[in-house]
Amino acid sequence: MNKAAIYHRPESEFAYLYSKENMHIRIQVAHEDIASVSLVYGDPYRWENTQNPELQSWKSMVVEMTKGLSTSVNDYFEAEVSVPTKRMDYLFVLTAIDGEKSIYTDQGVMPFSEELLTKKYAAFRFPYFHETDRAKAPEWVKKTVWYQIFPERFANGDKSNDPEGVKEWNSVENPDRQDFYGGDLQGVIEHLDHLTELGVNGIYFTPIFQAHSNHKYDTEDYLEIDKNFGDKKVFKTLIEEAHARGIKVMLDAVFNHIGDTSVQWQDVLKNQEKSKYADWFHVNSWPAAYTPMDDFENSEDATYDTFAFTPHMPKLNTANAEVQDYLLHIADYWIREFDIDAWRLDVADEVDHAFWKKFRQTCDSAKEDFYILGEVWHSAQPWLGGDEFSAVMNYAYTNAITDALVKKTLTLEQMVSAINTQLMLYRKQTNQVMFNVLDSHDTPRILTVAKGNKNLMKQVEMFTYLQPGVPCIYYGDEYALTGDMDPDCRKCMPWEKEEQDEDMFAFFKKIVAFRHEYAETLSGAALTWKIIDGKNGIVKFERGDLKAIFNIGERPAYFVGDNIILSHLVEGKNVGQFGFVVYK
Ligand code: ARE
Ligand code: CA
Repeated sequence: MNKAAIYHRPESEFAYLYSKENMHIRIQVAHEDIASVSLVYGDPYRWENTQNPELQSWKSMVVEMTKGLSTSVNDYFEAEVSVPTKRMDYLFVLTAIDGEKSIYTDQGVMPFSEELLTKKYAAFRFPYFHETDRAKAPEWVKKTVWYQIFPERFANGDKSNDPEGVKEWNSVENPDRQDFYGGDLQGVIEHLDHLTELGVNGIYFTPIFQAHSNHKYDTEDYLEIDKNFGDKKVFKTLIEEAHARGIKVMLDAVFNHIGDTSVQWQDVLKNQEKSKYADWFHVNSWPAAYTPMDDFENSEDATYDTFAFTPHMPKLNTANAEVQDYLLHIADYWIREFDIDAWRLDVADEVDHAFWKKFRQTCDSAKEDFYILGEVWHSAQPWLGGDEFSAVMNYAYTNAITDALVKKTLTLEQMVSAINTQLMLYRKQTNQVMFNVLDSHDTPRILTVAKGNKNLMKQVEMFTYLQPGVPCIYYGDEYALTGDMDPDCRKCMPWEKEEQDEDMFAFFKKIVAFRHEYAETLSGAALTWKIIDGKNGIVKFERGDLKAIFNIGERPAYFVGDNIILSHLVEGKNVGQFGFVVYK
């Protein structure tokens, strides 16, 4: 038995309340080492034969844990249990494939003995099941297919608010970093039917507050709609129109930094240490002075902290009480006054946890079932315990998919291992509301990553739609837009018929409808990988009663099944290259 690989941690993704009453317990062991694991659990205070302490034995229950996901190095066993008194001691009895039996307690792994069980020796403890501590996943998010809008490039519904030097819509093949095309909120209102036809029921807007740039991540005023996007009246209408269609709205909170044209930063540049905002920022040495971008990256004497090496984005000191009050008021304002449903948190991983805990409480007291999505490109356990974010933008998960299916830098086995590694980092309810992006305003578009292969794009989209978590369509992907790294991935949405790829649009409509029809299964069902024929690029997996085959190899894959739900490039029972079949 590989005892060193055995791992469990109480009150984490290894032991957590999944629902009000049900506790999920998980244990990690070495791959293909353990045959079975029994979970022995019960109320810490319930004993039998209490008259005679010598004969006292712990009144416990035993459940056989279910073997769940595997990575290349670990297997995971899981169990769902509940204890009426909402408190629980527990320990594990492991039987290795070679027959060796051990007991695993709060003090590590020991040779098995009945005595250790009846005395519940050094059991792990879950002291009390507090609903208030439970990581919540809003039910509505599990049924949402998101649509990301970069407002400057989606639709120009009001020419009267166009910025200086606006360029004609879609007049340039590759937009430049400083370009403006006049996109606005009125344009979104006028195209909500497009979203309804597509079937999406959540919009993620990149920033819409007053700012200098075309991307608006350099905020000037968090409490005003950008003058080139419209005003609060238009935004109010947009929210009402979206909600009337059953479409939720998520805004982008850029709280890690503010724009250097903001009143606060301008005052610091003017009054320096005497500024009342001096402590709103991370000024390393006075006088704080603008450092031109080009030599910023090399100079060690940057006088103030910024986002990356961007002098236009001075970093806010979110440990400062005034900054906290200012930002929490903004978070609360847009929820209470405009009834938004979610916040996406920009550069979330560089803001301190203490602030995000207050942010969570502010949002939860403003609106029930509020969704907080952190932008974190790497593993995000520190923010997903339940008192900060609901989920993160799941680049770490979807990058494994594109690396295997599209870039072919991972084998299918490595992809499955990477995907399962990600899933085992989080609680089940967190995985159910993770935000699965294949591309965004920060990455090349998936069709460009697929080198223009629309079949491959369809395959990787379908693969992603079958995963735990919720999908997000980056505006324009439904019309097969291309685009390399930003700003190229921010082309204007094509509204002329001849520019629109109707076939791709029809495909997205189909897979979005599929997502809605099978929301229950795609949210809750376990993901079991069946066969990976790595050599020929065939991966099969199941989610509940759904089966799927994806073929990225040269040879056709053969499938046995009679109830095809969704398919692409299937001839009879053969799945061609870049094809897939979803069936029962
Ligand atoms: C752009 C270019 C830069 C260029 C800069 C010059 O992307 O290469 O140096 O312009 O001004 C916003 C704009 C961007 C702009 C940026 C800086 O949208 O167009 O950059 O401001 O002016 C990391 C962070 C992640 C961040 C990305 C951009 O972790 O939080 O970098 N994403 C958010 C927003 C962006 C926004 C900002 C932050 C700033 O989504 O749109 O940029 O508010 C790897 C790493 C990630 C890295 C990722 C992307 O995967 O693991 O950490 O994300 O690459 O670079
Ligand atoms: Ca406009």
